Amino acid sequence: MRIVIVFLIALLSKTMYAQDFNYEEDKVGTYELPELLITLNGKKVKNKADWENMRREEVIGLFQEHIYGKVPTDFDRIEFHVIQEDPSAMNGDAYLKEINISVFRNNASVSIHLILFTPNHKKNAVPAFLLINNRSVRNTSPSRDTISDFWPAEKIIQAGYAIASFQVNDAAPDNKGTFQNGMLHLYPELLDKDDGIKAIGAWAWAASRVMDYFEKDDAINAEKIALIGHSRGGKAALWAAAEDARFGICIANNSGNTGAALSRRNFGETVQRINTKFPHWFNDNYKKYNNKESLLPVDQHMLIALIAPRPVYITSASEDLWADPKGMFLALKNAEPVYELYDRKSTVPEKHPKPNRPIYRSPLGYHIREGEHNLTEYDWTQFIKFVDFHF
Ligand code: GTR
Repeated sequence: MRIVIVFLIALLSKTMYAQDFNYEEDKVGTYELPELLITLNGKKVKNKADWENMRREEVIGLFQEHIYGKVPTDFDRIEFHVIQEDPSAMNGDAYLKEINISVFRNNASVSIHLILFTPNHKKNAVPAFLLINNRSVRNTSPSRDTISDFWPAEKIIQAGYAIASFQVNDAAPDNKGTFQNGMLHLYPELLDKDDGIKAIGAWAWAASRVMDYFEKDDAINAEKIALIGHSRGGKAALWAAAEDARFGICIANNSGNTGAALSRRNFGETVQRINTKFPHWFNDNYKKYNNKESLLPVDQHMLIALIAPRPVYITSASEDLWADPKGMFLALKNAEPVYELYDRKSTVPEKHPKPNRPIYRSPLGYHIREGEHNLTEYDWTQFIKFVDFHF
C-alpha cells in the first residue's frame, strides 16, 4: 500500500512538473521577438549613430523599467583598503591582494571584499577576469587551501591574466527575506519603487565598484576587464555590462532565464517560475509578465545587443535544459544586427552547434558543453581563448 502511494505521488509530481515546464522542442510553439532595430515610435535604425542616439537608450530604459531596475551610480565616497597582501602567493607565481571596497552614502556604508591575484611574470598592467561569485567563498580561497574549477586562479595566472572575485552576498544577500541588507541600505528609496533594483541589480552595482577600484590599481589594465558570472551570476554579469560600458568583455555562463535565454521561447524555466522562486532578483514590475512573456517590450537578445560592440560570450550545457541552451543560442544570433552596425561580423553559425565546438574568433562567442549546469575547467579554457583573441 505504502509503495503504491509513494509511486502515485512520484508519478503525480512528475506529470505536474512536466505540465508546468516544457522540455520538448516541438511544443515550443511560435513567438515573435520585439524588433531590435525599430524604435517605439516606428523609426528604423539604419546605422550606428541611429542605434546610439535613438534606440539604445530606449532599450536600456525598457530593461530598467520592466525587469532589472536602474543601477544607481551616485554615492558620497568610495574607499579602497588593502587588508592583506602576499607578493609571492601561488608559490611565487602571483601577487595577492585582498581589498575592502567601502562605499558611503547618506550616513550608510557597505563593503565589498575583493580577492585579486596578478601574475608576477608580467611586468606591465594586465587584463583581468572578474568573477561575480554566487557560490561558496571556498571557491575563491586566497590561501589556495581549496582549489576549484569554478575559479581556476592558477590557470588564469599562467595564461598571463589577473583574476579577481567578490561574493554576491556582500552586495545583496541571495535571499528573499534579507536581500535588502547590503548596498540597498545606501539606497533605501529604491525599495519602495516598482522599478527599483533588487539583488541582480545590486550585484551588478558591486561589479561596477570593483571596476572603480581597477581604475586606480596600476597593476591592472582597466580597459581590458572580462566580467564573468555563472547562472544567476551570469544574469548579473550581462546586466552589469549593459549598464556599465567600462567592462570590455562579458561572459555569461549557463545564465538561462532572464539571462541570455529568450523569454518568449517556452522551454525550461519561465518568467512566472523565476519571479515566484526568486522574487528578490528582479524589480516588481517584472511580476506583471508572469505567464505573459509575449507582452514584454523586450526580449533577451536585446540585452546582449546593449553590450555591442564589446565582445560577449554565452555558454550552455547539453544537460542543462532548465536554462534552455537553444534559447540562449537564438538570443545571441538575434543580437547580431547591432554588432553589424559596428561592422563587427559574428561567425556564430545559423544552426545550434553540436556540444564542445566553441566559437571564439567572433565578437559574439558561444559554446554548448557536454554535461550539466556548472562552471568548469572546460568553460574557462574557452574563455581564455576568447579573451586572448579579443584583448
Ligand atoms: C536556479 C534558477 C536559475 C539559475 C540557477 C543558478 O534555481 O532557477 O535561473 O539561476 O538557479 O543560479 O544556479
